[in-house]
Amino acid sequence: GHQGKCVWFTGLSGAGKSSLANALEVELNRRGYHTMLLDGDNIRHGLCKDLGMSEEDRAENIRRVGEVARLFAEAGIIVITAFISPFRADRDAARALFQSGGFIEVYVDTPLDICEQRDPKGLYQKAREGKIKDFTGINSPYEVPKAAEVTVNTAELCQQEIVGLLLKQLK
Ligand code: GGZ
Repeated sequence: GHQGKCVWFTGLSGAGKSSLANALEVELNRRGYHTMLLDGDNIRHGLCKDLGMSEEDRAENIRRVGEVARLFAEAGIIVITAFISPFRADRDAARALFQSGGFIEVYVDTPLDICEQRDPKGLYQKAREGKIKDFTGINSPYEVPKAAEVTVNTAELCQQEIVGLLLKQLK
C-alpha cells in the first residue's frame, strides 16, 4: 500500500542489526517496495556528525533518526533503521511519531558475550582496555525492550528465517 512504515532494529554493537537490515531491504526491494535504510554509515557521518556517544548525544541521534524516518514513511517508503538505540525512552519517543502499527521494533537479541567474541571492529577489546568510554554493554547501558514487536534470537535462527519472519510481520 501507500502507507509507509518503520522497521526499527535495536541491539548491541555486533548483534547483527545492519546485516539483518540489509537482508530485509534486499527482500523488500525484490518484492517491489521502496525502502530507505538509515544506519550509522549514512547518518552519523552527515546529519549527526556533531554528536558523540554520551547519553544526551545518543538521545539526539535517535531523535533525529526518528524524525527522518517519519518523513520517509509519510512519503510511503518503508524505512529500516539500524542503531543501537540503547535507551527505552528514546525508542519510545521515535515510536510515538508513527501511527499504531506503523512502527515495528525489532530487538536483535544477541548476547553480549557473543557480540564480544565476534568483535568485528575490535571495539569491545578497546572498550575493555579502557580506550573507549561509554561503550554499550561494557560501560554504558543497554535497556532491553519490554514490548518489541519482534525479538530475534540470532543464535537459533539463520538470517533468511529471520527475514522471513519480518516480512510476515510487515504484511
Ligand atoms: C557503542 C560505539 C561506540 C560506543 C563507536 N558505544 O557496531 P558498530 O560500531 O559498527 O556500530 C556501533 C556504532 C554505534 O552508533 P549508533 O548510532 O548505533 O549508537 S546509538 O544508537 O546509541 O546512538 C559501533 C560504534 O558506533 N561505536 N563508539 N561508545 N558503539
